[in-house]
Amino acid sequence: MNALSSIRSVITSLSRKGSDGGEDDMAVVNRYAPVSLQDLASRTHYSPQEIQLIYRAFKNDCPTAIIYEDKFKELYSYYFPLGDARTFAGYIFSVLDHDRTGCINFEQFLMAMSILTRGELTEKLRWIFNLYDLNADGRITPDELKAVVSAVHEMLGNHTTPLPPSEDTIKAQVARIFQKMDRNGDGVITLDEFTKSCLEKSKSNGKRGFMLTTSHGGRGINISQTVLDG
Ligand SMILES: [Ca+2]
Ligand SMILES: [Ca+2]
Repeated sequence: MNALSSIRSVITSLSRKGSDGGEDDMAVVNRYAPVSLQDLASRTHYSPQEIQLIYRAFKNDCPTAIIYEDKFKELYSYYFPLGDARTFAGYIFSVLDHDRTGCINFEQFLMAMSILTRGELTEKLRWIFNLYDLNADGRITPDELKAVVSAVHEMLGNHTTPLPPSEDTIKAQVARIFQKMDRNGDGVITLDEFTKSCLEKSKSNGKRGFMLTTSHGGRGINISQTVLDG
C-alpha cells in the first residue's frame, strides 16, 4: 500500500465494519455525540443516514466512541508491519485531534473522513498542509517537512528495496520541494504557497494533485496525490 493512501484506508476501515446492526442509530448518536445528526450533516459531505451507518461502525471498533493515540497507532501499524508507523501515525493523529485533548471523538473522526473522501480539492490540500505544519503555526519549515518525510520512510521500513534513503538524500529532497513551493523565498511554506503550487502543478500535468514527492528508487511517495486521487 502506498504510504499516504493509508491515511484514508485506516480511517475508512473503521467505518466499513459492523454496518448490519438493527439498533436505533439515531438514538445511539444522540446518546453519545454532543451534536445532532442534522448538525453533523450540515457540516460534512454526508447525509444523516450515512452518518448513522458510519457511527454504528465507529462504535463497533471503539465502544467508548473515542479513540486514544495508542489505539490509533496500533490500527496504523497493522497496515505497515515491516516498518515503524508510530511516528507518522502520531502526526496524523495530531491533525485529527486538533484541539489537543489526546483523543479523537466521533465528530473529529467524521470531519476528517468527510474531507478525505468527499472534500473539495482546496479542503483536502488544507488538511495535508496541516499534517506537515507540525506545530500548527501556519507555516511549514524545512525541519517539519524533513520530520514527516523521515517518518514516512520509517513507516515503510528497512525491508524495502532499495534501502531507505540516507539523511543526505532526504535533505536534498526537502530542498527541492522548498525550491518549488517556497514562492517568496522566505524559508517557509504558507498555506497559500502550498495551495497555489499544488493547483498549478495539477493543471500543468493534468493530474489531480502533486507535491511533496519524495522519490525512492523509482517508487515515489507522492504525498498529496494519494490523498487526492479517488
Ligand atoms: Ca509550522
Ligand atoms: Ca514562503
